[in-house]
Amino acid sequence: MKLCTIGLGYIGLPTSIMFANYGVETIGVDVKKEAVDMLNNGTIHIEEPGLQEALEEAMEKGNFRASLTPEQADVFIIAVPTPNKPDEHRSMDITYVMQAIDNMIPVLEKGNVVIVESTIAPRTMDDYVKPRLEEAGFTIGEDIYLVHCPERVLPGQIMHELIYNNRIVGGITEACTDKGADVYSTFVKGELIKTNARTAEMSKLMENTYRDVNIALANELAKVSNELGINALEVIEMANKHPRVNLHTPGPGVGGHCLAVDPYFIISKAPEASKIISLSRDVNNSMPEYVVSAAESLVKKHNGKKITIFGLTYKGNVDDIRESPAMEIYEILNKKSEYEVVAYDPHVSLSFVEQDLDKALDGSNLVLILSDHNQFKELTDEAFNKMNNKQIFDTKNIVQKHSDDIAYINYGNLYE
Ligand code: SAJ
Repeated sequence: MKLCTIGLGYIGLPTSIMFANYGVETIGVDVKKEAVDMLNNGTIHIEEPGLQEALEEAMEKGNFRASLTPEQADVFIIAVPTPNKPDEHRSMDITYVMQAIDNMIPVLEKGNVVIVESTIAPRTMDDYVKPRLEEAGFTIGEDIYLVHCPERVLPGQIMHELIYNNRIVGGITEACTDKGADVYSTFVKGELIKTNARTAEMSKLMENTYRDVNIALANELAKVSNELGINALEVIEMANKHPRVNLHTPGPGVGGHCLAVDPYFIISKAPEASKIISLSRDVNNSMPEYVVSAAESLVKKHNGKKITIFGLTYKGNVDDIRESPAMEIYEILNKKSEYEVVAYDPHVSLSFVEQDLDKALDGSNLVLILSDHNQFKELTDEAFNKMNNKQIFDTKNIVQKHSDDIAYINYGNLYE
């Protein structure tokens, strides 16, 4: 089997290398020349545990090479970005997917399998990808086999999850589904769940939407409890003792390139029917402003000025700041001239980020925890000695114990 992957990002690259290490001759295609050159020289251009070693193994076996242009293969996997458009409902931008299809068509041959892994809006395969391939003269399910197989891996654990997660394989016809499942059986040890393309599209989107809606519920609970003088975190703990309840955790908002993006693909296709999904997005998007106003009250209580932000990434122990609510909070506070805002994040090396913890805390009136990095969980009370007012507002509820001279605020006692 020969594979050509189009898109060498967080999904395309690990997937390509995985196939290569399972004996498949693999060509990885990307438009970024710098990335292609780096990979051909044996160095990965993204961060992911275990990926560098896996690339070296694939190169040694002579099974992987990167290129700027697609070439003839038995299987094509498309793993390109699908961002939101700046329109009213933030619909899916299909441009990169269609460009990948158009670049592939000249080298496509009868018998080939074409797989789209990118997260796509419902009906994209039926309404856009299939017609484009038919226009090029192919009969789907006879000449070529067209499949949507959404990626479901968690950044930081991609190399493990690629093998052990269950995969949804959604073909345009049954023959397409069967061919797609054969491809992944090369290395997938999880279940290969066969369905049609539309169901696969919607299932992937609903996985992330389910999480987004539940987090919105938790964030709403935090706001309501704060208004009524109730400890929201204790409520969650109590309610979750019920065997059929699983309340999620409130935070500073929802970020990353999945939960903050995917629900809009559903909303924009059926805006009247997706009220809960839409409202949940609004609730989660309102959290940065909510955190800012709570932080301002805490600083003003002491006529303070300096706010130290702990964490800019969208979640803990990653370096990804895409759609990060922490970045939004930093930007809102930083624009206000009455505060001196310092960001501290051991995972982010942007120029404005303070790398020295003592400097970040020196004279500070408030520590605002926005990402749950392990480093923050391990801090002892002494670390905060240089602060002017020892106050911590922990939106991620990760600092467990502190002595009485540190005011510790989270969603459980914000109202006090
Ligand atoms: N968050 C909360 N409260 C919670 C849980 C999460 O505020 O109770 C926030 C996080 O801080 C973060 C955001 O939600 O800002 C998203 O984080 P996450 O860990 O839930 O998910 P992602 O975006 O890193 O990865 C998700 C995963 N999907 C699911 O778990 C259903 C992953 O499996 C998908 O492959 C990935 O999206 C994707 O690419 O779609």
